[in-house]
Amino acid sequence: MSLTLVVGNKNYSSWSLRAYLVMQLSGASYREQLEPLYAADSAARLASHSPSAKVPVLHSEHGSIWDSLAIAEYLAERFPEAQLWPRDPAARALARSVCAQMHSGFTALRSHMPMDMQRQQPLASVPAEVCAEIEQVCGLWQLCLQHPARSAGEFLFGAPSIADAFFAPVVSRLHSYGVALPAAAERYAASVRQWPAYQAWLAAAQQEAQLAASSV
Ligand SMILES: N[C@@H](CCC(=O)N[C@@H](CS)C(=O)NCC(=O)O)C(=O)O
Repeated sequence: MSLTLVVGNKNYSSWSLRAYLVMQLSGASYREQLEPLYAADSAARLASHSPSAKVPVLHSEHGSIWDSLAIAEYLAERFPEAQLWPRDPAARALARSVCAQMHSGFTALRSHMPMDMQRQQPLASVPAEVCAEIEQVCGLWQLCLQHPARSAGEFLFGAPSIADAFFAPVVSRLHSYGVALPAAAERYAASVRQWPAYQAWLAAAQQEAQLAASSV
């Protein structure tokens, strides 16, 4: 078995962070390959890994898998003992729904507050559509945190799962841009920030050279 996860700059690549966290949760051994984004040859290098020309990509003996959600599903199927999705079917259905919503939505939040793990500075003013999306995110977290079939623990469904990996970049953004959260949401966000796998990625992100804001 040979797995290689291709990721982008750790400070900026939110989709790579998601796939990395799921990979860590799977417990599988793998090799990491970092492809710098925003370099002159980035497009060509990314295109050599998958038809999407984006990261993350997981190279496996079953072929190349691209897109964070496809990678998460592949790992969940391949490593069932890791329980990457919640065990309870109703909790799992909710986990899949919130991940899909994160994957395809929250575009205002993503564009006005791009992930920049080195940043510690609020926006001069937060657009109304971003505030509305932050409220929606907190509402989704609340739904998960209150789910009756949730196991014990401080993550969305108790034990860390794919759902936490999908929201980790949002946790990072809210922290970087100094967004104040309701108490329960802040407790959850703090748990993600203390997650050892998240901390390891953050430490690497903090070592990276900063790019000019215009190139991100
Ligand atoms: N839907 C994709 C999004 C992947 C994506 O947009 N990745 C960014 C980095 S975070 C990328 O590769 N950008 C390079 C480019 O667009 O040229 C996923 O879930 O993996």
